[in-house]
Amino acid sequence: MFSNKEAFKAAFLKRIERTYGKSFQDSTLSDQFQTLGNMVREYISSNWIQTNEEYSKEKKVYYLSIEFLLGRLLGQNLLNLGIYDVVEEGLKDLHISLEELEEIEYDAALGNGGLGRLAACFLDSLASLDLPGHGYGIRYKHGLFEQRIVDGFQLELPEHWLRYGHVWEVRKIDMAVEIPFWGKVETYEKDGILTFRHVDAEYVSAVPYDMPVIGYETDTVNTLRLWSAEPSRYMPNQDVLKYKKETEAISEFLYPDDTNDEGKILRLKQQYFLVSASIRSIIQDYLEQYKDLHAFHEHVSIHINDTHPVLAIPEFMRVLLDDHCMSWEEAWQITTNTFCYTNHTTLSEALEQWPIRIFQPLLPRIFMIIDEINERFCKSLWELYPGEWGRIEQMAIVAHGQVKMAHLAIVGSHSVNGVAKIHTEILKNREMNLFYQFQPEKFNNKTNGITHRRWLLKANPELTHLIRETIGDEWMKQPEKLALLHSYEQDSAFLTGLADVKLKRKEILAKRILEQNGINVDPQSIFDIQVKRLHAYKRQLLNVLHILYLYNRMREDASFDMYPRTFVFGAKASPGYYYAKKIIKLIHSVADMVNNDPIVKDRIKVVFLENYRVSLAEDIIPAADISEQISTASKEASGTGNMKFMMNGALTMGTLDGANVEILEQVGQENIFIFGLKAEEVMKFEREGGYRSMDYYHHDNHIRQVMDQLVNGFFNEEDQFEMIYDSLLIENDQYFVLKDFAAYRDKQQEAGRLYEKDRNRWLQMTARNISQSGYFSSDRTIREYASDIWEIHNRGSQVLVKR
Ligand code: 26Q
Repeated sequence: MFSNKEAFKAAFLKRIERTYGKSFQDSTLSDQFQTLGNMVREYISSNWIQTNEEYSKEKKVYYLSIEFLLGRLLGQNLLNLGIYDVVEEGLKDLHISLEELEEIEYDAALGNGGLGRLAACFLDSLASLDLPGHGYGIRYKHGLFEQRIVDGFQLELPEHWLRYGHVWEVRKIDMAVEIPFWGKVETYEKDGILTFRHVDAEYVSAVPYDMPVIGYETDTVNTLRLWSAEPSRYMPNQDVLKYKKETEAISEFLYPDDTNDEGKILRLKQQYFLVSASIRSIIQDYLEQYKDLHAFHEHVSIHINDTHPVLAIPEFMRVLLDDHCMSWEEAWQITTNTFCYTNHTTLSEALEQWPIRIFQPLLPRIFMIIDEINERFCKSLWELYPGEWGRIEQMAIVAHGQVKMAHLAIVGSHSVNGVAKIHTEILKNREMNLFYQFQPEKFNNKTNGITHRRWLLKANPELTHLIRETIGDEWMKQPEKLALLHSYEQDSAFLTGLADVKLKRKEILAKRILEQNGINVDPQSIFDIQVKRLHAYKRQLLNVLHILYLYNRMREDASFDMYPRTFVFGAKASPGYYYAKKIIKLIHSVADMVNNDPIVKDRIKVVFLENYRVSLAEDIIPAADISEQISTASKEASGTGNMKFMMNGALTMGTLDGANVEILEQVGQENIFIFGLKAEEVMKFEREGGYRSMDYYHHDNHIRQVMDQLVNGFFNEEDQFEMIYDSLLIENDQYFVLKDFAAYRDKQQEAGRLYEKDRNRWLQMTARNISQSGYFSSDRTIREYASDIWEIHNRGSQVLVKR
């Protein structure tokens, strides 16, 4: 039905009539979207079945993640299937714009930010590389909140992506499993062995919804299985309504938090719900192939994305011990050889711990098992480090009334990885140093990546077209071949092409900004963009204070000159993160002032695009000239936005943090703007003190002026920005904003001058960034995971090259 445009049109028309009982003329965009989606799902169904059959004997990986930030799927699926053009042309004949049709799809926003989007990029790479890898997650009824800005304040509305159903999912009610909570543990004897049984539990039914994960120009269709919580058939006799509400609450909302300062019991329920259902499903699948579980780890790897799914480890132990009567020693051996863990943060406030008093009643048997893991672990430490109480106490999994999830993850896995070189080094040398001393062989780095299929082919067809005209198509399946562009870095036709593409994308974004914000921005100005979650450590504040500084300079010095710039922000703040919301407000206050002052003469525009999300990112990123990656060094584990911008030809303005360090390695220092404190210096201040933010206030007039404006009535608002002032000056800001201010200002000036004076050089830098971005394809990352950690091979049993 997709073999040519005529066949497609005929099938499409017939299908609309049959499904909706109306003529095509009367069909709505939504009918058309639904129809096309269903056609695609049907089209891939035989490949889906076949992929699963072929995988049955292969070693597989299951990627467990509390978040999958997928975004829209129609366009990407059509592109991966190689039928985008046929469909687009067919629809055009029917006077339907495929682009418009794509836009009615709600983003599947089942994630907060980097960690969830990484999981989605990984799924795309696994399928595109024909690797046997499936995802397990939660089907939240409401994804990340929708952000509205009213008078500069963030409001959160519940998001409702399932309003019209979701074409891509298949409900599999017959595969539902029952998950126990509460109750108590009984012991009994079975064949002379002490055995445990969880009784008086309250059950929740976990119902799977499967989504196809379609590889790029391959027959592979993997599966993302999302669990939905429903009342169990074994529901209690009393308080049925309360039970129903509590049950459904488990998969109702994604937690809109990207740190973890409050341990809510519902969050713990979500975590156990995900892992218990997934482990059950994985084992069921396994036992259809193999008779018992003794060689499980030879056929299955289970990856846990941060600590959120770490209860998979004790849950798997529970199944081996209680359901399969295995000895502890053997069960532990299989478990540790099965599990692998990725850490995504060094921020101590984001390391999960659960109070025993909350944990134990909810998950009594799981707690017992964790306790036993802890006992045995501490004993082995004692043998190696006799008498070193302090060390053992610091490493324990259960200590001071808390269960430490990261410790459980490290101890229960054979592989622990960070997400960028610098991040892994910090884990080894600081955060997880004691564990590294104990088992150095577990630790390894896997620098993050992004799928070039979404972030270049899909998001930027204009640039894709130019690259194909220049170096052909090889790079589309082998992104490292973008390096073929090296020969064109001085080629004036190619550089002109780059300039044209960038301008085109800036015009598209400018149009959108005019529609959404009513602000006229000049596509000839430098588009300087910072889009990511709002967090103190990401330092949106450094950016906005610098804008205020520029504004002051213009007002005070008629000769002050700068090349016109459009500063763009997009960021959601966690609803309870008051400080972050204040920064959003400040951005709006500065924007209002700057955008409406004739003195500025359109040299600066400040735009905040509301409701930042995957689909909006796809429109924003291709339009960037400058990519702001300005976190306090040592705090951003990797960042992945930085890679998306680079691949679209933006130049990075960044600190030596996360993957910025590796972007620098790739492009060379003459092709990136690096400034500010190094991670070592930040950590030295943290250890030894010696930073005094007030010194910068006193010694730099410009800084003083900007700081004073936060509190002296300059913004003419009732509630000013004392909170920000206080945190920067009175509380001696732990993110070193003022310390890095001068270096940032200087680098920004350098960038602006270069753009103005030597556009050709700028374009060469752009070219170099694109040509070196292949390294940051998640295909490279996934190949490394596949060969170094999971030991899986692609379909056709072609053995992956071990590095
Ligand atoms: C935990 C407990 C309760 C509620 C929420 C959470 C929670 C939710 C999300 C904790 C953390 C997250 C997300 C973290 C995250 O996105 N980290 C980012 O991961 C990226 C992919 O590796 C990195 O590139 C970023 O540097 C890192 O910040």
